[in-house]
Amino acid sequence: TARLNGLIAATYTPMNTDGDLELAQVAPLVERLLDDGVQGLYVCGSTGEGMSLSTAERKATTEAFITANAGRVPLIVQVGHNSLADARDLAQHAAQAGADIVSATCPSYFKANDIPTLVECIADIAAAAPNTPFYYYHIPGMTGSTIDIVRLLEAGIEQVPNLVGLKYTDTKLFEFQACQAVADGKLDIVFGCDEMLLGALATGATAAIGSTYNVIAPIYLRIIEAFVKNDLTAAREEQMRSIEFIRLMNTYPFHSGIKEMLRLQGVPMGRCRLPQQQLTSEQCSTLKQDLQDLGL
Ligand code: NAY
Repeated sequence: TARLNGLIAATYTPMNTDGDLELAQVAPLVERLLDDGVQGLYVCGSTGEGMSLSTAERKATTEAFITANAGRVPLIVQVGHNSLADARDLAQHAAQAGADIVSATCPSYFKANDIPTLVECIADIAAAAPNTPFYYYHIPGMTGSTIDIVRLLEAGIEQVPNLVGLKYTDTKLFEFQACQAVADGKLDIVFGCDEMLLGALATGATAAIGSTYNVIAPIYLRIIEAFVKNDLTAAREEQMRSIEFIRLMNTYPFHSGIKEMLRLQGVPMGRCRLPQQQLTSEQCSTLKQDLQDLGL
């Protein structure tokens, strides 16, 4: 089974000022992330605006990241779609293009309201790339799914042969821990809430996927390092820096703000697509100042 380790960046998808793909910027982003100590790439997830891209754009983005990464770190492609036919097409494409792992959300417009139906959806997507490890992407805040994730895992382990992991993007640490217990080493359970990484480490997390690992990975590496040395005071201090940063970014259109921060750091990512708002020029200048005030 696949096992992810350390920080996995949920990558931004570079666009120009019109919101069209600017895939030449993928390589510099990947270099920057690997230099920062990121140990994996999660492509076309929430952060990468996967749901705001066409299927053709998702394939092109996937190929650009696979080429830029050139096999250096595990690369996961998120293929969730309201059309399961498109999800299957994307899964098959990702596997053929050389992705290490396929991952998908559930369909979220019409909901899978019971566990057997959701398992059927997951099995359908995972079977499109039967030899590629599959991680289910649990992000109830976005999908609106109310299915009990712990019970879903129990059923999924039985019924989906290539289900080997879960991306747990919620804030319930007790539930995250219960997922690990149910997985019992058979599934890799990865945490997705950056501002709670320290708590997740305490429950046994060994990998985390998130948006802010694109810009402040060194802070999180220090959290992990301090945790391993049992220096919880230092670990808490570093986590608090991440919390302050995320609280600040939440006063802006969040992902557009991080794209602007990447631009300030020399890796321009352009704008986000609607319905995510772009920053006004006024917001661009206050963000620059706010980041300086945080020492970033
Ligand atoms: C993805 O697919 O882009 C992710 O991994 C998203 C993870 C993010 N969670 C949500 C709800 O979007 O990184 C987190 C999040 O942006 C961070 O914790 C700040 O709140």
